[in-house]
Amino acid sequence: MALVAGASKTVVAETESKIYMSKYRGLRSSGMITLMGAARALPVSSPCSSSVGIVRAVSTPDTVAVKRSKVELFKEQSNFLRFPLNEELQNEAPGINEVATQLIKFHGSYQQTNRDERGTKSYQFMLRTKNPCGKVPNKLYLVMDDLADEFGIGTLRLTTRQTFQLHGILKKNLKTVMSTIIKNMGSTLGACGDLNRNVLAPAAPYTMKEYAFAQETADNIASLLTPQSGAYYDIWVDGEKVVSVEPPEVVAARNDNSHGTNFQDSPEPIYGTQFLPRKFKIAVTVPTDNSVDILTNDVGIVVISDSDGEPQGFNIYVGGGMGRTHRVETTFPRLGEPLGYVPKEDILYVVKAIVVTQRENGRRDDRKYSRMKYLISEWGIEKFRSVVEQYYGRKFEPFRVLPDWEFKSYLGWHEQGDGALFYGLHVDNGRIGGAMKKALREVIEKYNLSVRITPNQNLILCDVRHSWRRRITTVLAQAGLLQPKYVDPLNITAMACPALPLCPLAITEAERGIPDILKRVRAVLDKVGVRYNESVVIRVTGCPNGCARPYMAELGLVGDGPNSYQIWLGGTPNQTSLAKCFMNKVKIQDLEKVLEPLFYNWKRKRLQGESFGQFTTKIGFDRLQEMVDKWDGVVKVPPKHNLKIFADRQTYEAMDELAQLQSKTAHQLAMDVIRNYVASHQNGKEE
Ligand code: SRM
Ligand code: SF4
Repeated sequence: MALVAGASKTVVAETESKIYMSKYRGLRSSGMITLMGAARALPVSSPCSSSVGIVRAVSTPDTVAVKRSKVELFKEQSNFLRFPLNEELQNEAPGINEVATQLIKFHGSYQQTNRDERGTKSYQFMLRTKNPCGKVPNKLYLVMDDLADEFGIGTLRLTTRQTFQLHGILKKNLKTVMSTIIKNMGSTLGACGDLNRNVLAPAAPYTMKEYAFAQETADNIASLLTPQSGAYYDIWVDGEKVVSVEPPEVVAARNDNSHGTNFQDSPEPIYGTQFLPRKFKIAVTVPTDNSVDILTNDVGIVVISDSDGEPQGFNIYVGGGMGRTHRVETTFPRLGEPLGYVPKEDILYVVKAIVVTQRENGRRDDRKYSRMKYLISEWGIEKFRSVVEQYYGRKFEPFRVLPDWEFKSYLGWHEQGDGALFYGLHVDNGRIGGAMKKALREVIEKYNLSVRITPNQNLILCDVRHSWRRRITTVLAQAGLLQPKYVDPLNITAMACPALPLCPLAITEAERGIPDILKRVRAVLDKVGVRYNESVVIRVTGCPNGCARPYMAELGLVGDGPNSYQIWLGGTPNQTSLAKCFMNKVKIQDLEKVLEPLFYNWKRKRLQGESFGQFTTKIGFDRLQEMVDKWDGVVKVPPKHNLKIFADRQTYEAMDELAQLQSKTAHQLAMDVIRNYVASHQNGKEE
C-alpha cells in the first residue's frame, strides 16, 4: 500500500493503478481538494463523459473501476499542481516526498541525487527552462549564468529541446532561483510534466518571412498550451502577477469551446485536473529545414507558403516519439506520419484538437504506453484523423508535397537578413562551463546580445554587428569555442544526453563518455581511410528513453548495462529514417571490433555519396553481422603520408594552449587544421 503523504491519511492508493471513483467521490464531497467544476460541453468520443469534469483513461474500458496510474491520482488531488508541493517545500527536510516530486515536474524541476556519491542520499534539484524556438533574451542569459555559479554546479546545460538546465540546486534555494528566473523574463512552467513541453522551431534568427512565421507560430502554440491556473506563480513568486501579453488569437483559440474541447469555467480550460496522459512535444519548421528533428515529435508542423514566399497554411505530422523500454517489444520509437494540411488561421484550433484527442483517449493506466504515438499506432491514422476533425470542426485538406529535408546546424557566421549577423557556436553536448562559460558571458554582456539554443545543444549569438565579428571570434576561440571548420565534423553532429551522475534513469555513461568515444571513432575512420570531412551522425544515451534521439542517428549507442550499449544503425544525416537495433550488450572496450569492419566496408563498398546510414540499411543486418564476425582486424588501405610539422615557439605555445582546451595534442590540432584545409579545397570551397 502506498500512502499519499502530506494529504489526509484517508488518501490511499491501493496499488499503483487501482483508483476507484467511489473513493474519489468521497474526497470530493469532503471538500479536501479543489476540482474544476463543469463537464465538457460537447463530448465527442469519450466513453466516460458522465464523470463530471474528469478525464479517465479513456481508451481503457469505461467500467466503474477504471485503472489509472498513481500519477493520475496525484494530479487529480493536487489542486492544480499545488498540493502537497507547497507544503513539502516549506518543511526542513532536504528533499520532497513522492507526490511533490511528481508535481514539481510540471513546474519545471526534477528531484535528483548524485549517483557517484555513496552513503546517504543528498537531494538536489535540476531546473529546466521553457524557451520556445530556443529564444533567450540577453538579461535571462546573464541571470542563468549567475545562477549556475551561485546555486548550481557551475555549468549551464543546453538541451536537445532548446532549453537550459541547471543542475544541483538545493531545496532551500529553489524559490530564490525560480523567482529570479521568472523576474528576469524566463519561465520553467511546463518544462517537464504531463503537458506540452518546449515548442521547437529553427533557432536561426533569420528575418525571412517563412522563418519568422514558423517562430511566431511556435510562440503562439507555447502560449496556448501554458498552464493557466496560477499555481506556478502562487508557489514561486507568492502569487505575484506576472504580466504576459498574449496575442488575442491565442486567447480566442484557448477559450473557444464550439467543438466541446474545453472544461468550461475550469482554471485549466484545456488540461482540466488531469492534464495530459504524458509529456507532449511539438515542433514547427519550414520546408527543408530539419534542424528540429521534426519526425520525432508528437506533432510536427511545417509552414507552407505560396510562390511569393507568403505563408498560407501548415502540413501536420503526428505520432513521433523516441522513448522505449529494454526488452519490452511493445514499446518503440516511432516517426511522425502525415495527418493533413490546414489553412494558417486554423493552426491553434487544430493543435488544440490534437491535444484534446490525446487528452481524452491516451492511456492513463500504464505510463509506458501513454504517449500519443501508441494511441495512433493502435487506432491507425484514419481513425485518429476523424476524431481530431470532430474537435477541430473541419476536415483536413490533403498533405502538401514537401521537398527533401536537410539537417541545418547554423554553425559559423551568417547574415540574419536585417544587416546584422548571427554566430552559431558548437558546444560539446551543450555543456557550458569553465573558460568557455566565462568568455561567452563576457561577449554576451559586452555586446548586449540575445541568444538562441538549437535543438542540437548548440548556441547562437544574435544581432551581431559586422564590426564586432573579429573580436568575438577571437575571444571565443581562445576559450575553445572554435569556428566550425576547426571542429571535428564528428563532434558537430554528435549528441549525448546527461546520463550519469545525475539522471536517475541512466544505466551507463553518455555525456561523460562521448568525448572518448568520438576520439576512438575518429581513429577508426582514419585507420580504414575514411576522409576527415566525411562524417557520421553519432548519438549516445545512457538508457533507452532516447533523450539525445539516438534512434535517428546513423550510429546510435543506447546504454543497456554498465559500460555496455546497444548499437543502432540506419538513421540518415537529415534525420528522416528510424534506425534499428543491430547489436545488444556491446561492451564499450569492444567498440572497435564492431566499428572497424562496418566503417571499412562502408569505405570500400558504398556508392558515391552514400552515407553510412544509407549504406548499413542497404546492406542489411545479416551481412553486416557477417562482416563483424569475420573481421580479422587487417586494414588494407594505402599507407598515410608521414607529415612533419614545424612551427616557431610562439605559434607552438599558442597552439598548445588551444589544443589543451580541446583535449588534444598540439600535433593533433595542427593535423585537424590541415585536414580541414585539404578537405575544403578538395570540395572546391573558399577558405
Ligand atoms: Fe529526456 C526523462 C534529459 C530530451 C525522452 N530526460 C528525462 C530525465 C528528466 C530523467 C528523469 O525522468 O528523471 C532526464 C534528466 C537528466 C538530467 O540530469 O539532466 C532527461 N531529455 C533530457 C535532456 C536534458 C537531454 C539532453 O541531452 O538535452 C533533454 C531535455 C529536453 C528539454 O529541454 O525539454 C531531453 N527526452 C528528450 C527527448 C528529445 C526530444 O524531446 O526531442 C526525448 C525523446 C523524444 C520523446 O520524448 O519521445 C526524451 N526523457 C525522455 C523519456 C522517455 C519518454 C517516453 O516516451 O518514453 C524520459 C523518461 C520518462 O519520461 O519517463 C525522459
Ligand atoms: Fe537519462 Fe536516459 Fe534521458 Fe539519458 S536518455 S538523460 S540516461 S533518461
